Amino acid sequence: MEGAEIIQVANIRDQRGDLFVAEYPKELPFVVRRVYYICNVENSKTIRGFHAHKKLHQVMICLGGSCDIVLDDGSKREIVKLDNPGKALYLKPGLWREMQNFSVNSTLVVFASEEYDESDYIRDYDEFKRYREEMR
Ligand code: T46
Repeated sequence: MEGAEIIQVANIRDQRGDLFVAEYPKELPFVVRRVYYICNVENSKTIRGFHAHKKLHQVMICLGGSCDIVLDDGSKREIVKLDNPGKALYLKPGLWREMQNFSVNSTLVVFASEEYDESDYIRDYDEFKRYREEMR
């Protein structure tokens, strides 16, 4: 889907284990200003997200376990499974996202291009649809 990209995180593996590295500008397409992570999702039916961003760029990695990211560009939907620490999902602004199907003990880490700003969120789906229409 336009606006979403899978990025392969560099892996340096030796007998001591795996070391993954994402560096700007090679694997990380922006300079990171904020990191947050979602963990302890106790109910497998939990769905988070239900919003889009106007300006924010983000890269998501499921460091342990797995979860599904539902993406919506206003006309179609796509599901991306994040299930290994080498697989990162880069989301440009303007995509509706829902995070679901969190496995037990999963940790979703998110690298963001901007500080937290509630005014960057579109949390109403009808408003998102209108926003996408205006973008065309
Ligand atoms: C996103 C998906 C993948 C803050 O105060 N600072 C922060 O940096 C963040 C991310 C959230 N918050 C507050 C805002 C809410 O009162 O934490 C509360 C929970 O946030 P929210 O309901 O937006 O959480 P999710 O999991 O639905 O969405 C989050 C991010 O907010 C969002 O940017 O793309 O993860």
